[in-house]
Amino acid sequence: MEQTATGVSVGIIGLGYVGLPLAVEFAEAGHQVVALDADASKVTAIEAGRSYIEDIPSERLAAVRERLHPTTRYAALAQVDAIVIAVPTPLNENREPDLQPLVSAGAALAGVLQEGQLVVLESTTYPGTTRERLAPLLEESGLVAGRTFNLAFSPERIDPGRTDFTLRTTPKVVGGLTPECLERASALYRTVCDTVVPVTTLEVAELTKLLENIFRSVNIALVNEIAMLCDRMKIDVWEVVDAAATKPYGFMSFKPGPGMGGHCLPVDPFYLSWKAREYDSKTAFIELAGEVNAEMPYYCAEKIAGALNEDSKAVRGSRIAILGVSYKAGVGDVRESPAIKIMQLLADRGADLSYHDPYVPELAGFGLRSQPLEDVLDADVVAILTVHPEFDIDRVMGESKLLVDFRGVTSGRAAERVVRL
Ligand code: SAJ
Repeated sequence: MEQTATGVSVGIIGLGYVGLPLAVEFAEAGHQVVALDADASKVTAIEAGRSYIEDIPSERLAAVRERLHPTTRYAALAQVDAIVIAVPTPLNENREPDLQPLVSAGAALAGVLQEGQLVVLESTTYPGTTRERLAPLLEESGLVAGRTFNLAFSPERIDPGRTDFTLRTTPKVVGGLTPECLERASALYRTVCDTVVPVTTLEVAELTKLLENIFRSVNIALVNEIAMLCDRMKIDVWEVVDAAATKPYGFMSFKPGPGMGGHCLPVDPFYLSWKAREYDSKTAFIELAGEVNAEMPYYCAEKIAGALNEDSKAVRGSRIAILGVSYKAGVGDVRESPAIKIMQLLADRGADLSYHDPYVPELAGFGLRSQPLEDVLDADVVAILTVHPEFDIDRVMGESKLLVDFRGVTSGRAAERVVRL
């Protein structure tokens, strides 16, 4: 492969919301990048300079066209110095770790792995995966991890929709199989990240990422539980959270809401609770948080039914408009979105649903398309589930006959026909 400004060529396996931004960042830093994905349509899109990831504008893709080489062929990875694996790590139907995408990538990579190459895993997973699952797979090549090729783990910290921190400005944790593996991986990431945080083992790096997301899942569950209690005690949970957030130390505010979506927080904690069982360890916080957060969509559907009931209306046949269906503000991702669950529960009770979400043009599962705001505000009840920056809350409050606010955006504003979580 052509010599690069950085002297190091990089391969990325898995071009999703983690792999594509990483590939672009490495190419922008002057590396030649082989960008591999099993999905040929992603490769075709990149070849055409068309980005399918919200956080990566197509202009950035086009700007590094010379150094970005999309492919579905693993053989192309034999020429690079370092390979980063960023494939999905979902849960299977029993909510257990599903490492199949990683196993397939590892097995295919073993077929082309070259002596002296560096392999880094970025996919979020349980502690021990890199050493116990990936290393033996790669050693099918006949090479030895830590001796004839280097191996490391560096957790991705991509936060979809976030702009104040980027891949370059977010500190990068790195753990290596050996000190040499650690040093090589750290040197690689120093070319694209301002701060590299070396840790002593692969397992420390793997668990660091899980702790970050479990911390959020547990705190979101805590404030959701408080919200349900406040509802009974007729205390405004939003005022409580905002007041607590005035404490300059010792408190970090999380907001209650309709539940926890996305492909990270509802998934990652269960990688640890599964692994913990191997050590006869029960991860009560993880389990409890999962239960409380999974309960929220049911609670919210009841809240909407209760609001309609105040108007002597049943859910069946009532026109219910949903504002915001993606899992969080500013993104179009509906994976594990609580809004989808709530819509399902209401549809099962015969509601006449519509929705407005400029980030999600269509919900094929419901046979629905996003409607203009003015066309949904005359519904029997309007429910705010995800608050995109574009939403005109004053207008929503002014024009809705009955409004249920699950995100606290109407908090502190007098309004007769507004019900809040
Ligand atoms: N949520 C609340 N209340 C809150 C915060 C979030 O109800 O106070 C809900 C959101 O509405 C959403 C869900 O939780 O439905 C998750 O949103 P998020 O912004 O907390 O997390 P993600 O999944 O978009 O991104 C997380 C981030 N993790 C951390 O900040 C520790 C991101 O940095 C990770 O890279 C990402 O997971 C990942 O890939 O693991």
